[in-house]
Amino acid sequence: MDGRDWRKFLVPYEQAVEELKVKFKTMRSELKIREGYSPIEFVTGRVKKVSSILEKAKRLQVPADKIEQGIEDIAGIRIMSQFVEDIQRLAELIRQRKDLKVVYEKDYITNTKESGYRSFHIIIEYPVQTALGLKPVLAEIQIRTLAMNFWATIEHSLNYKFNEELPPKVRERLKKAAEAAYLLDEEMSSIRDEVVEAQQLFDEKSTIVATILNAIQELYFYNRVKEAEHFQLAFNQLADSDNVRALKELSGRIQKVLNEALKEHYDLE
Ligand code: 0O2
Ligand code: 0O2
Repeated sequence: MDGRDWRKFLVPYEQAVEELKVKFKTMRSELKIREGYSPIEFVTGRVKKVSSILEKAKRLQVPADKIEQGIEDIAGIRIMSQFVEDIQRLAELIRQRKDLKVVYEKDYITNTKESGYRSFHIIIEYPVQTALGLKPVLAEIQIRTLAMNFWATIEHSLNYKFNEELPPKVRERLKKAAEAAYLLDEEMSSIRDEVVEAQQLFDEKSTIVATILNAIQELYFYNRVKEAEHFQLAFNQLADSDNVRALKELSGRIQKVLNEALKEHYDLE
């Protein structure tokens, strides 16, 4: 039906998906470091299969030579957030970026789809630097909570199984499940502050534990065996507790001894 070289056609889309995945994963770690919290939980991405592109083109009556403009989700990025509130913050961060252009947005969170589907979609134009020059491609970013993702993944697989013709009973059940997912998001939002605080505490503890263990290793390296053993013992007694303050205090004491050891070592050299 179509004589185009699909492998060649999809190259810039594959590149766009790979680059955007890296960029959003980086945004996640950067925000965690800067603010101790990220509106991104995890990121996935895919290039649409040729068969699905052709099916969609037929359904939307997009002529073969207009596929690049007519099918907006050949490159698709999906970003999962923990809380509904994170979605608008993330959308704002996307709107401010200089490496992409927002074409338009579809808010299926305020306007839930008939099926029960909820997500926030942003269609972007993303410039890909190819071997032959700059090539702008369209991509779809879907932002949703973990609960929205759970529902959409299951609904998608059921639709696939029933070939888009869901039995009315299943359709009804799915609508009920969508309401349950909505309530789950509401409940989670109501304890957002507690959840975020607990997660930050967990991250803080992991960082201090790693700092302490590294510093003890270094003490051994600089031949401060007695001190290293002493601190290891002190750490063992604290490790299972949630006493972050005591761990911080211990970390400070180890650092002091380590600084002395370093000074002595370099003075001797
Ligand atoms: P990690 O170490 O698992 O955290 P690639 O390998 O780059 O080509 P990609 O996109 O990284 O492919 O893999 P994929 O399969 O699309 O999944 C993307 C990331 O989302 C992976 O993490 C998955 O582990 C993570 N993921 C998938 N489902 C869930 C989930 O339900 N909860 C959470 N928290 N993460 C999930 P990474 O980036 O490989 O790193
Ligand atoms: P994939 O790759 O299988 O996910 P369309 O609604 O598709 O006729 P439009 O306007 O391009 O036309 O799409 P829309 O509705 O804005 O968003 C398209 C994508 O959103 C879909 O991609 C799904 O990923 C997701 N989506 C939209 N509605 C639903 C729904 O009711 N249930 C689920 N599970 N996902 C939905 P595709 O084309 O299905 O491709």
